[in-house]
Amino acid sequence: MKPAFGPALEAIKEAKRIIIHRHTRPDGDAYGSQIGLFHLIKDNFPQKEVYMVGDTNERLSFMLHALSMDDIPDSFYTNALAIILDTSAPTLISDDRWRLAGKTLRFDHHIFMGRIANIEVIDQSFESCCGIIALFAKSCKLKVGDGAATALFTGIVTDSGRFRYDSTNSRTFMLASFLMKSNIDTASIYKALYTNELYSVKLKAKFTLRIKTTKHNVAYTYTTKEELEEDNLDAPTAARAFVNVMGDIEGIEIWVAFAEDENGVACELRSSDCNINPIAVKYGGGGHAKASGATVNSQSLAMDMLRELDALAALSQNDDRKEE
Ligand SMILES: [Mn+2]
Repeated sequence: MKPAFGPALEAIKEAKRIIIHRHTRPDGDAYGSQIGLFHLIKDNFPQKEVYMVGDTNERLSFMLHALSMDDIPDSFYTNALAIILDTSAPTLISDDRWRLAGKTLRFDHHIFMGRIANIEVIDQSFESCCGIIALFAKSCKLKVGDGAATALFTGIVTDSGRFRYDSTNSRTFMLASFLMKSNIDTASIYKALYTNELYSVKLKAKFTLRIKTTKHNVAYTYTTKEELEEDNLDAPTAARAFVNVMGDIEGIEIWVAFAEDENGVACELRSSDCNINPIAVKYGGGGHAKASGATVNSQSLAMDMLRELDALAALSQNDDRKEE
């Protein structure tokens, strides 16, 4: 099933000025869809004014190549089209001024949490928002230049866990193949994404030694404010960077990284099988069925969440037993 791209293309064609937003703390898919769509619009509608706004991510700055986030005045939003990418909730959109725009359009692949934009293209069956943008380009027969292809391919790679997560399907490869008709330097993308600095390898090792398990085999780590300060990390970065260390452990089907700083406790929840999203939503977060995040105010709330995850693990183990 194809999402309805017609109204989205119409809105882009109608707009003179377009401002592209995505979620805060951009990951590869947020940056990739933003940069990819920027190039797509520029390459196909060169007369349009297009801007990208939002916070930056040093680790992924290679994705920007010669581009940067734009510093624009509020007045630019009058009669402009604001496009919101890869974001499920208004509070997560980087740069709140999208609200000032004359018209809004959103492309997203997260679990739907409520309407945000005038025109919504939402399909949670996609591994990435970049995949939706790639299909948008293909379906609308837009010209895809090397810049757009490279950015969109990078986002598909990062949000699919290098084509490994089970959201990866034949459409994912079809779109990757479509993008690869352009000139994409995959070796340099993979090098930029997966080369680690020695200090971060050592940091991961330190973190790995802190892994604990609950009664029903939920793996977790709780990194305190003091421990983070020692390593000069903020909580969301640490939780996101380290949660994957607990994937691929035999017998562990749910894992969660907690990291605490002055803004609260960042929680990154993952699962190989059951849906952990409702627990993340209950604690004010969101995301996907098997990968979600939230920030809670205290360690005791984080431990409440851990108990709920443990209960979920117990339930799923019972279900497995019944099936056997
Ligand atoms: Mn995404």
